[in-house]
Amino acid sequence: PVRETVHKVIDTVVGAVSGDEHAGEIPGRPGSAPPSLEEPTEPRPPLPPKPDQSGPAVLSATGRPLDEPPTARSQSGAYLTTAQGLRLPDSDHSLKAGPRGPVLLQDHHLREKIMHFDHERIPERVVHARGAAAHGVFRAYGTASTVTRAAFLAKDVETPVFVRFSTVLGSRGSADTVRDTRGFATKFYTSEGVYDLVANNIPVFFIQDAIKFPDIIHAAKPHPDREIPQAQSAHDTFWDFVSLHTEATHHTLWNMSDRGIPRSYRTMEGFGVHTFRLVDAAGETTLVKFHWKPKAGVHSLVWEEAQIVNGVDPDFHRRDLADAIEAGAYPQWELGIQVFPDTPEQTFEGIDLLDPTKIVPEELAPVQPIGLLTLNANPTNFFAETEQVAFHPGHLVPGIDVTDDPLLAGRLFSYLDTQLTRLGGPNFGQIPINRTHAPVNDMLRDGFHQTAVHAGVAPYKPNSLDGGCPFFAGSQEGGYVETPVQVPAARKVREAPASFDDHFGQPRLFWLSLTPTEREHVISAYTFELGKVYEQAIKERTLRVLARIDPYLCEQVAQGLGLPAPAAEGPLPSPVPSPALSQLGKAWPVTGRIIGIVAGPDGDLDAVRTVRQAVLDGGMVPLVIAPVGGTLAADGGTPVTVQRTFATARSVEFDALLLAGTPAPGADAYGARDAKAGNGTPAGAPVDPRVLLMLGEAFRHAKPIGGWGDAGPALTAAGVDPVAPGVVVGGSGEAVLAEVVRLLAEHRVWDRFPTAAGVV
Ligand code: HDD
Repeated sequence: PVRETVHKVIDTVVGAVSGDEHAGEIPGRPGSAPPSLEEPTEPRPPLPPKPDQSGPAVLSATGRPLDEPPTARSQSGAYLTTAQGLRLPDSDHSLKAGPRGPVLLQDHHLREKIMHFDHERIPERVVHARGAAAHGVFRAYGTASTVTRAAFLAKDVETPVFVRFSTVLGSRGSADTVRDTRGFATKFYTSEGVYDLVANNIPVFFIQDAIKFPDIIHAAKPHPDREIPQAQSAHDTFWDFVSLHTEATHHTLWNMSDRGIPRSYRTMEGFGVHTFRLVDAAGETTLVKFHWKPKAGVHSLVWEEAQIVNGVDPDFHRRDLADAIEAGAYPQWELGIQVFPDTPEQTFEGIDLLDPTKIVPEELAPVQPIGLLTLNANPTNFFAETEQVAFHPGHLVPGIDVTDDPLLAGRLFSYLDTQLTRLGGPNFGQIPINRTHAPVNDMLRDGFHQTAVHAGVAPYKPNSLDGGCPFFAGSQEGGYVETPVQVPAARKVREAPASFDDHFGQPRLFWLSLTPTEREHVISAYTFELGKVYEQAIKERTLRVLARIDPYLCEQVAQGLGLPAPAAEGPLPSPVPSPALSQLGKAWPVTGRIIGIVAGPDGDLDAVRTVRQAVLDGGMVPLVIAPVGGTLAADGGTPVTVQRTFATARSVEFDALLLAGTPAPGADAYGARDAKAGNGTPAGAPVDPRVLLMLGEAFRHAKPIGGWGDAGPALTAAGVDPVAPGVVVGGSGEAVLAEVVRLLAEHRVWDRFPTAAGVV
């Protein structure tokens, strides 16, 4: 009887009908041999799709399509129900024995509601817990087709993507603008399966071997006894580790530079860090490093600004990304590759390509653009998408392979492993945001949170019961065939190659490539961070590290700490600087930048209307700031909507500030008529102190400031030198705006920094 059943199954599979002249033939193949009980060796037309192969829509176990109403999906139907679909008459009161009596255990709705709530939180990511994400599309230029067969990199192929940006150290609820590395992880839903490029905004890493990852993260996370500080590297354990484990020097220096405090996710570069191996259609290989280049330019906050933002808007980056997308100012990045020949040494110009603490300067290997990423939609639900998305450097597609970088090897284990705890089991690939857009026939079965209703009896290979399905795919059928790279004959050792030994040459290269302004920021950052360290020995050890980068850096930081500067041990190298590493000296599009326009009730509203429109026409965002909310319409014209009040506005939100003058001298342009007892604002003050604060900060942070009409005295009262670089006064509102926009293209008025005291 067993054999009979087997035959029956096979007959069903191949469509054999008794009496049919094509009985036993494979459908679509007249004359083909009848099936045997051996495992088939030739691919056959696939079996009818199993429910889990047809994409996100799944059937209920009884076969009901869940996308047809009534469904078991969330938020369908007009009535509030339990999770089992039972309609509810009340969800505000527990079931009690009388209005003042005890709550009854039989209240199944109460228990279900509280049980579910109790389990709403899942473990946050062990690193990169704080993040924000967006949907988008990647369009390939086709320029990479000469070096890779990856289908999504072929000319004009458009691939849906989901991108998650993150900080590394902080908890899920921590502030956005802390000094930290940023994650830049992209999931490409390609026709050949999911490809993840799990990148950072810094091109090097703290460690050369994944076995050190728990050490660096334990050192950088809050102290285990008091769990402070949150989302900071300015504490003893971090500096203890990085001063002892000096391969961290390069990454740490990047963190102390302006790269550690990006202005926006939209103005960050991204780096794949490791060297990857691309494989073309003929099997030829090339080594590459991936780069994301923001169309809006690379731009950072200054430290004081970042600190203020942490208080006034801890969601600054998250808000900025979501607002920009909602407003239609879609952020864009070009993906590029640096290309190196795949030689047995895997070095380029003497740089070890397997060492993740090293870059290859762009002047030696230019970044060649291969496609454009556009983020064009915000997630619908933070938890379902941003929180549950699971990236993994081992999610690869044909044409992209890994190298033997020892840091990458450990990552290839870690990302899968961490999702088991975080997402509660091995089926996280079935969560909608993680689902591939390619057909899946994986033979993985069961496990926690299995949502597929798999059909068939043979989730194993070889089989004959499922007609031998599914079949293996060689490279011709789009199969992922590992590159047969030669593995060096070697001893088993716990050692790093000698080429990993230089920990200071490239930090010096980075330092020498920065402009004087950027170097001052680095000095201030080290001085601040080490100033927060308690242990003298750690400060002294770090100064010895800095002496090996540059004597000026070391002296300046030592001076700030009140410690003697140690001398460098031996001569320092003189690498050729790489101007591409500096963020200054270029002009960028101003699209999406935010212009604050300060106006009082008696202000020159006509000019405010004109300037506001001109800002909008220029693709920027105007925000009118006035003493109180509502509208400004004292002149009887079209009311001007107020977006920020003196109470809610702070300079850090704006890339440039404009002061509308008053039509009549002595009118109350930005005065404190709304002053209320207790808010610190003296009634009748000529200029509201909060406006003075905004102007003073914008000036210190080297932002363009403009004013027309009688704005001059307010500027002077705020300590803004009207003839300082980047302060534009006089002329019409439009003329002032035009000059401010010109300045904005360079992001900040860099010339103001050397004279601006106290920018730290
Ligand atoms: Fe990692 C998350 C980037 C080294 C282990 N990593 C994570 C994320 C990014 C990076 C962007 C957040 C992904 C998301 O948004 O969900 N990580 C990097 C880069 C590295 C790197 C660019 C070095 C070049 N990571 C690294 C090492 C290990 C890990 C050496 C472990 C040996 N990383 C993880 C993790 C995380 C993670 C524990 C936490 C949450 C997750 O994976 O999904 O597996």
